[in-house]
Amino acid sequence: MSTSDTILSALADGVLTLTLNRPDKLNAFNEEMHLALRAGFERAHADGTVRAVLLTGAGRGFCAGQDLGDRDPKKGVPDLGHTIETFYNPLLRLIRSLEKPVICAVNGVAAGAGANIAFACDITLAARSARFIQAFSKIGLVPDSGGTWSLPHLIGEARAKALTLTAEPLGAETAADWGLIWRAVDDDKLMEEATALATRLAAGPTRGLGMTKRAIQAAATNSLDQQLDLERDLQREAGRSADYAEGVSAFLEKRKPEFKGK
Ligand code: LHQ
Repeated sequence: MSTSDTILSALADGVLTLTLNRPDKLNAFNEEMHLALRAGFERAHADGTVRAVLLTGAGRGFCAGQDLGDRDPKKGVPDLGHTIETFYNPLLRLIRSLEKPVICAVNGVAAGAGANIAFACDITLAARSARFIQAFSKIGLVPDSGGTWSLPHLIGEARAKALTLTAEPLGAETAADWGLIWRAVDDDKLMEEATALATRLAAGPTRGLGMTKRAIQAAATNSLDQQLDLERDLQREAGRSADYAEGVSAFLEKRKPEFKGK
């Protein structure tokens, strides 16, 4: 586990809150923050007491993507493919493969990789004043962090192309109307709402929630027949879980279920 202060990490009520913490740089990624965030998600994979993750940013921004201060072109021609393979792709894979809910609270501007990481999370809320910018085209790059996959899937090719080619900022309410994120909320209510949601999910049948996440994601590439087979297999597994037995017992006994994520 990393001890870097570029990521603040706190576990409460089964929710691991990971806060991007380079506010002077609008939480742009340097290597240290990448490794610390990765360590946070690796912990979420390995630690059974973590039943949901809440990702947010410190200060007035969520994340301004890659720290461009580390990228002075005078230092030579870079291999950005190496950067993507070493840092961004492992992070995206950790978020998507985590069989626990990942909630994202976008507290301010989300640019470049910062926007696409927010779109990769399972449920993304944003402060009404937040904006999303596909900043890549402003500096001659292509979208990364899964943006060329998530944007057309979530909002269709026409909007995905316009956002990425123009780099025009998109407000949180429009992002919610378009289905890019779950909900825009008042700025001063963002953390309250996001924490309440994460806490509620963490107290839920998180094995079943994790399998639900897997099934929804698989639909992007599966045929209906493959998806029906997957639902059968996952339902078989869910039906054997302690949480299913508890959920049905609680229903029959007219009491609140106590799920353990098992
Ligand atoms: C920053 C940054 C930043 C450093 C704000 N870096 N300092 C992958 C592989 C490898 C290489 C390249 O990239 C990638 C993936 C990517 O993410 S590419 C996209 C990189 N990000 C951007 O191009 C966004 C750059 N930032 C901006 O356009 C603006 O800062 C936004 C629109 C995000 C916010 O604008 P403002 O609200 O007006 O804030 P600001 O520009 O005044 O920024 C505040 C401070 O944060 C400022 O520092 P200063 O010392 O002057 O107060 C900025 O220099 C710093 N900052 N983004 N990415």
